[in-house]
Amino acid sequence: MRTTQVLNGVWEFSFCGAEKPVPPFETREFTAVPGCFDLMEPHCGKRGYAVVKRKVFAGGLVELFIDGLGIKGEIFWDGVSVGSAPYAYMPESFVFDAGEKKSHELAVVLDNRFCEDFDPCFDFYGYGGIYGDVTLTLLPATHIERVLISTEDYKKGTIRVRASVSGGFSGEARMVFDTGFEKTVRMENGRYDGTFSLPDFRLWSVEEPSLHTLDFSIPGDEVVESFGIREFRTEGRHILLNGKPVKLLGFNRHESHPETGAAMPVQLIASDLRLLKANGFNFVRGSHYPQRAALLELCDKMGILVWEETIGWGVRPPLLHDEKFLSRQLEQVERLTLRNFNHPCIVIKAFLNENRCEFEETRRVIRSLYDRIRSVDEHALISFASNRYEEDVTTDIVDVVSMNPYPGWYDSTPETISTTDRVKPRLQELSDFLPKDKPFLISEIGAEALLGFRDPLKTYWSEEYQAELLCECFDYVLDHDDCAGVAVWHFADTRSYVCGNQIYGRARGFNNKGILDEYRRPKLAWTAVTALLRERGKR
Ligand code: ADA
Repeated sequence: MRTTQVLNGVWEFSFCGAEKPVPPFETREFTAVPGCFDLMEPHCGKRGYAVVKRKVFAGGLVELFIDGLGIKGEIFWDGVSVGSAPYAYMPESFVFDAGEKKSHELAVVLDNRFCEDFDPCFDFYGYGGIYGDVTLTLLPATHIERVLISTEDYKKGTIRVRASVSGGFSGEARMVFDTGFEKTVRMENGRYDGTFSLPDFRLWSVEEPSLHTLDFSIPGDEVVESFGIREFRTEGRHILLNGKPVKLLGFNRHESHPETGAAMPVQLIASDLRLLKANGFNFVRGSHYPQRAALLELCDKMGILVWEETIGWGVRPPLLHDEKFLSRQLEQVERLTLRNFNHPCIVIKAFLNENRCEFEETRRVIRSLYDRIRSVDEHALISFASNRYEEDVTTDIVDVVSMNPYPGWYDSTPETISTTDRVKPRLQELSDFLPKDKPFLISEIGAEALLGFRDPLKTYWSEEYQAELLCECFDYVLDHDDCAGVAVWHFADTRSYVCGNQIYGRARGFNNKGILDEYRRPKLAWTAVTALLRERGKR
């Protein structure tokens, strides 16, 4: 049977700068895991290699799980590499033989410098450290590798269960559901693939997020998976949840807080989600990277819809059209789709935020990523956030056409400055232009506002201007049945880089378009938009 140790706590640490640490790892300091080492003195803002390590009492076959790290890492067990975590924020599992049952050294060599998936200047701070839980599970030699559960017919409660077991196991597997329904099936060559209806099932929805559990066991091993029975589908301009149109109303959200960087404690994540759910919102775009396991679990339980996204921000040619880059992206989307397969809250699977989709050559990239997700998940709604608008040549490929327009902000001219008059006409213009047979989602829209800067003239950067702009947007979205929803840019002010062209637009080194500031203190826009939702019967 499995036993799991949580390895969070105080680990030994050293910051190594440009010099790659090699075993035996020497450490001089301590750090918190989860935690971002570059958030605090004496390593504040430094970039380079670091090593974190601790002792672990274990032996035999193990699975090490790390719920996201930054920006990349390599894992060592007693000084021997057992795997690498090449993608920032990606939750990763490593299965390896831990050897004799005794005390071993687990070390992670981190590198918080920019990696292959970023252009050098991007608009969120890439923290170094381990962002989420670290656990070590003892595995039986013959163990369950994966159980994927999908809804095939939400009206009848028909689900498909696909399971894989190591070592080509053939024999009986037992399934026990929370409803009391049981089923014994035969596995051949480590595989089971069966479709059947679950008696007494309940549907998962935003209003009633009912979850089921499946206890899947083979002799000597057992896992419990949580899942929801629901269907997302599109029909014309609508996204349907269980056959009914659902309008996505919510925010882009960075995993970021001034006190913890990207290693936010689950309690703070939960408090962000409660705040938005309690105020009439139902949607989070996980911008711009894989989300922590805890966030998805909370959204499953709370009935919050999630846009899942792999990392790849504003990538341009030649990188965008590079073969190595594409193969890394393909690996990312496949890993993420498999890992989060059973979460009913995921409404959209996405990649490559604001890529250069005006080029014909980019079609191949978008098509390959689309096909790779589809090969794992035949029901997923697939999209990406585009800022090429009328020039985007890939809208025929995706399931949901998502656009990041910034009317009243980035499109302002000296004549239009400080007026939100452009917001509704621009959204209408886009809506008229885009395909009518696919949902049109506003995946970003917003304006910078500094908390405390009040100005009746509604000048740029004032709380008043942002409030008016976002109210115009929500008015449009709620008035237009043919708009599938909006994710405001963004939930809370977030640390960014003060570099290059951003020095002009990133006061304090923050992206200040949060409807809340970085400590979640409300700006006028929050009060105005939540009041608007209340008036429109959304809360
Ligand atoms: C882009 C990008 C966001 C953020 C935003 C902004 O659309 O996707 O990450 O940078 O613009 O604030 O300008």
